[in-house]
Amino acid sequence: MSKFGAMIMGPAGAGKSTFCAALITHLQLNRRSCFYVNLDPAAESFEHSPDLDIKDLISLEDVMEEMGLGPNGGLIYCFEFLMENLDFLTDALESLTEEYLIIFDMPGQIELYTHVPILPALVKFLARAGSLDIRLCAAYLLEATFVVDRAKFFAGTLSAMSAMIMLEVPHINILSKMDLVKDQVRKKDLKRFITPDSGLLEDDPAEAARRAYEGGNGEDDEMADPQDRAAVMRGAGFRRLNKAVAGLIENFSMVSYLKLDVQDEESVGAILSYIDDCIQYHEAQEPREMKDEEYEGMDEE
Ligand SMILES: Nc1nc2c(ncn2[C@@H]2O[C@H](COP(=O)(O)OP(=O)(O)O)[C@@H](O)[C@H]2O)c(=O)[nH]1
Ligand SMILES: [Mg+2]
Repeated sequence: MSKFGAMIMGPAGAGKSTFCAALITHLQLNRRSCFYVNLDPAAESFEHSPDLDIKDLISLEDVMEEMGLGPNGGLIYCFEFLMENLDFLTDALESLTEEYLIIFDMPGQIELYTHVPILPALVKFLARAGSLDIRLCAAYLLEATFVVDRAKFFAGTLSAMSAMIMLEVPHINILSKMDLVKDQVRKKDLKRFITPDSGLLEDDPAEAARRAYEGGNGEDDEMADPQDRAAVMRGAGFRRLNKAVAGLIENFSMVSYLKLDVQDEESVGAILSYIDDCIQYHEAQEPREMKDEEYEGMDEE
């Protein structure tokens, strides 16, 4: 018997925990069972308290203090520790039935999604048939305010694509915090972000404003000091690099985004439908007998 889960990923502050909370509320309103797993060893407050919390195994604060590590090294240490203590997950998850949607709320350290091989190992463990056998959908959040700075948007998209290629499970990408850009970006323009279009770099208002302000003409300055970050960022080389990255993303044609407005019940429901489809949740559900009180409810309608 399979279990079902969604792994909510993305950079720090992308709105992962907020989305998890909205998803849980939505599932509860629709009488669906869920199991909330917090895997962020630095997370402090939650709207819904987690059913399983990595902090009961190890906390980032303790690791940083005792091992003398910074937040990024500390996080990697916590995940390595988790990988050595996988019973922590197995014991809590193995008895869950196929009715449950297991929601994993992930940390935001970007190296976890780009080049450290810990997440692929964790995902393989969770999905392994004969063991926990969780059918997983990965959901990668990027905040919509990034569309204001095109280079940032493409960098974020590249990390989404990297996670997608590394994890090898069904994957959706989400532009979160749509409420913040709804009035700023025209619908027509937004489409070019939903399916990233490398032409966006050509007409980047932020870049044009930056150049006008700094008075640079965007040419490489041979005399510029390579340590001078601002000079490198306004040089033609930096633009060529951005263009190459955007071209790569466009050529792979793997990333497109769903829009999320977490305040809007319908928007949360629409994303849940995508997750359900990815993992074929509904196909696996046993027809369920209605309880007496549900029959009575129907009589009244
Ligand atoms: N305006 C707006 N703010 C949001 C939204 N989602 C999250 N936030 C805020 O963004 C910050 C980071 O959110 P959080 O869910 O903790 O991000 P995480 O680090 O990805 O888990 C918090 O201050 C949230 O209140 C959203 O949809 N709209
Ligand atoms: Mg969080």
